[in-house]
Amino acid sequence: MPSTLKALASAITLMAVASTAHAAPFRVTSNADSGAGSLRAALASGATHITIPDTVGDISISDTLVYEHTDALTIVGNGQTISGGGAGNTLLLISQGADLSVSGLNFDDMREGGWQIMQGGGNGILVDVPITREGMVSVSLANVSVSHTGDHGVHVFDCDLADCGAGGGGGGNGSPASVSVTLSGVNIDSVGTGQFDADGVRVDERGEGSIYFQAQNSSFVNVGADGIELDEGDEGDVQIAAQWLTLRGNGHYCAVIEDLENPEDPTCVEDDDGELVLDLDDGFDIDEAGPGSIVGQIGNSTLSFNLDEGLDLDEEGPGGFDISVQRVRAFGNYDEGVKMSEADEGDLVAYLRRVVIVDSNDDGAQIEEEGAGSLDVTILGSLSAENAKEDFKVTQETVDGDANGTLELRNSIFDNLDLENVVQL
Ligand SMILES: [Ca+2]
Ligand SMILES: [Ca+2]
Ligand SMILES: [Ca+2]
Ligand SMILES: [Ca+2]
Repeated sequence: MPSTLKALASAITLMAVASTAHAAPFRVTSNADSGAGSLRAALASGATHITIPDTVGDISISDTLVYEHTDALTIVGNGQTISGGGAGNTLLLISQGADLSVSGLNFDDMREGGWQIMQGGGNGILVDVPITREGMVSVSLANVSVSHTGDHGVHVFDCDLADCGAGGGGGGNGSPASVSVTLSGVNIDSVGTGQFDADGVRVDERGEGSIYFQAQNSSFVNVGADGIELDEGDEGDVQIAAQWLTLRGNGHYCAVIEDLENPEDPTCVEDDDGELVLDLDDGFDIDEAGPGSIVGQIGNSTLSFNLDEGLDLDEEGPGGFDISVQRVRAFGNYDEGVKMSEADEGDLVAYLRRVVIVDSNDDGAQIEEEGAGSLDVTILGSLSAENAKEDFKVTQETVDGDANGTLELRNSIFDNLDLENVVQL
């Protein structure tokens, strides 16, 4: 072969290798922690579509599995468990904010006796979003479980502070990107029990961009902090579509503390008008701050025995609420069953239909609008009873001659109702 042709042929071969290195599916053939055919090798190779056939068994790892490429990654498992052996490492880290799709895998940082207060631990899945990321960071999990991690079960982190805190009040900057999380058949159990404020699924979104959260047929139980926490700051909305969720027994990390003067973890204790109280957490918690609204629907879901509110939605800055809650059961929650709190400029529009709220240790449902704006609440065919305070409490703060808010309440069962600057239609 003439040398020029030879060079061309080898160039074509190189090009073929270069393009298939990214395009070809990587089939994992070994359940070893590392080495040829392992999941770790697959992630390092830059493969974007990794399958783990059912001939490969559970995978025990001694260190975090890291994907440091930027191309969207898909991992298709067949029910294998990635086990951290209680070492407290994050199990899967997407370090450059690549889109992630995982199906058919379990993540479990098993530790003898579970993770206890102040012991730390890692995340199940952590997607770390660089400050330069643009567009949409998409995280999609189907038939995935995460259990027994000391820190968050799943964490999407678009914030430049190590500890981002809640909402815009917690501060921090983030990338221009939005975050989309889609969950189907996801079970999060007994995570977040090794450190303060560690949630089942946690999204921290700062800077421009919104949070788009879709979940169905998924459960979030026995989490140390919130079952789900979505924190959106700066420009952008929180848009939710949630169906068939179970959020039970979450928020108990601090509950083991008996001596509030000398707590095992000082971050657990807060001063509430001169009285020391424990900071306990919710079933489903959304904090939206800065310009933007909370929009969407929650249906066919159960929120029970959470140690703070069952459903806790807070909006501040410009923007409001446009929320529908249907066929939701909230019982045995230690604070309100359902709480919606709108502050600053913006309206609160909420529609509750066939909602059952019982045995809340505070109000059944508390819905409040503050600052400029109006309140428009519709409650149909619902029941709220046996709650420690009001069954329905709907209040509006009137400013600058705001008209009163309106409540349409039909075909519902309750014992007491507290309205403030709200007219019942
Ligand atoms: Ca962002
Ligand atoms: Ca934002
Ligand atoms: Ca807002
Ligand atoms: Ca308002």
